[in-house]
Amino acid sequence: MTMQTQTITGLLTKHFALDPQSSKVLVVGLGHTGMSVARYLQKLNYQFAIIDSRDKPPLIDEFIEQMPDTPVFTGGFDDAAFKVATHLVVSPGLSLNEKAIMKAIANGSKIVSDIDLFACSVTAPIVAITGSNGKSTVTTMVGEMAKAAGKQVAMGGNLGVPALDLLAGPADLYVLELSSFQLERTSQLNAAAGTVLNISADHLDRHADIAEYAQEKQRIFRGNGAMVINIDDPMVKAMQDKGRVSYTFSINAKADFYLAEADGVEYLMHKDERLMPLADLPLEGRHNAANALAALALGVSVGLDKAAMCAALRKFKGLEHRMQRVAEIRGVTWINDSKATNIGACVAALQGYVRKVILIAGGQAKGADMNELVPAIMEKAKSVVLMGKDAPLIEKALQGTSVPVYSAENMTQAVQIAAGLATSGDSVLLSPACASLDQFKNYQDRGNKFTKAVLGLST
Ligand code: UMA
Ligand code: ADP
Repeated sequence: MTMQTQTITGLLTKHFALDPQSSKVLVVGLGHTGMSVARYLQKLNYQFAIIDSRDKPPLIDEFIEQMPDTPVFTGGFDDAAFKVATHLVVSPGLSLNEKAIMKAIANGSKIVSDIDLFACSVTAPIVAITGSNGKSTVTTMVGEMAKAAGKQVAMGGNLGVPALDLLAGPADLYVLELSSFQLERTSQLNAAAGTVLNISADHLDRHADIAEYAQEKQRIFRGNGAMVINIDDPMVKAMQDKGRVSYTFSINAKADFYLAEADGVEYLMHKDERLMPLADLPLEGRHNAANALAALALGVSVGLDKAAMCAALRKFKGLEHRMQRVAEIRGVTWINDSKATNIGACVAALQGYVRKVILIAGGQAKGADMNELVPAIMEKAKSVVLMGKDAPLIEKALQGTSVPVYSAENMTQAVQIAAGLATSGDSVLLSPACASLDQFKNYQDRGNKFTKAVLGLST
């Protein structure tokens, strides 16, 4: 449910001195976020311009067609555009340490994020989800659970529809996936329930260190809503505020939501209640048990019906490019986990295996220390095929271990090398622990190329 225009502009004026008459907003970035911000500001009659450092930003044609009268600057950060701005709405892909942005802040421009604008515009409760891994899975699980429980749910944020575009339709619950980049510039979020699923090294090319990265994630708990806390993760556990309503979850110990065995069956539990057998969850990997428990905790904290939530989990087929079984060819199982763009996701994927696997990894390390991959690789990989820009970092980390390492120029070659190494009963896992942008359009493109190369093996 959204508010009346006047109430929204009143709140924006109160919190950010963002006033439709006197403020001049510069929307920085013409991607999906920038476009959604522009639509929002136009609807509320704010004065604004948009700027993007690229010569031809991806949505420029769409923008000019929809808002022909709005000033648009491309091909650099024009000083004059920043000088007149009282407020900047900076897209998450851009660091606030950009020279032009820092200068504008020093000159008094205020930073407002799209998530701030969103938070000041809704009355329906928000469930907010962040973490290094599992955000999209848990966000989608909660969305499906809410639907099954009869709610009119709007889901988006870092996943899918930009937050502000969710305001276009009716909703009695919002489910938002939020990245550290979105959270670092947000000050007005007050989610009814929020979680940091886990913290492991990621985006250290943008954040000074893991402590700063964790601090940005912790901003999801601003306000007084319920906190959903993963007590298996020490950095997350330390975020718990004992004075607030909180729900803990764990796959290793007793918590509000946890796993327990009875008569040889492992159950998802809420306190003393058996919610459903874990085996009914149709997803690979132990980390998905943690995701299901987190989703249940979030659902309970906003009053969703437990039976409906379990029905949604039983039907949940998982998302593409996350531990997705692509094919079984001559007894070899091929798994696409291209979305494993950091070490934590790759380690979680490896830990889910009982038998050793052939791992395909590499790409852009984003400043992470690849030595952290070594214990899981030593325990669970019989060989490793490396590709991409930072393959040498992984190779160096594995020097001195007994794990054989092979190098590939591209995905087709990586798949062919892995096919040559695998024998019946083996699994080959693409779980790169790195971003894809050095060799692919995005992680989807990487996963699709993997799938294509694998399917090519059978012909
Ligand atoms: N860029 C420039 N110059 C500019 C503006 C942007 O070079 O003036 C570059 C950025 O450096 C970046 C790219 O353009 O490489 C896109 O940036 P953006 O902020 O304009 O991206 P949007 O299209 O608005 O998409 C963003 C999120 N992208 C990022 O945070 C990088 C999308 O998450 C999100 O779905 C969308 O907002 C709507 O909320 C994507 C993502 O990769 C899926 N997120 C990261 C992740 O999940 O790891 C955080
Ligand atoms: P995100 O949106 O945070 O990137 P996804 O659900 O898209 O999360 O999953 C990204 C990667 O992380 C995939 O490789 C997936 O297998 C892995 N993953 C999912 N949940 C977890 C978890 N709870 N812990 C560790 N890794 C996970």
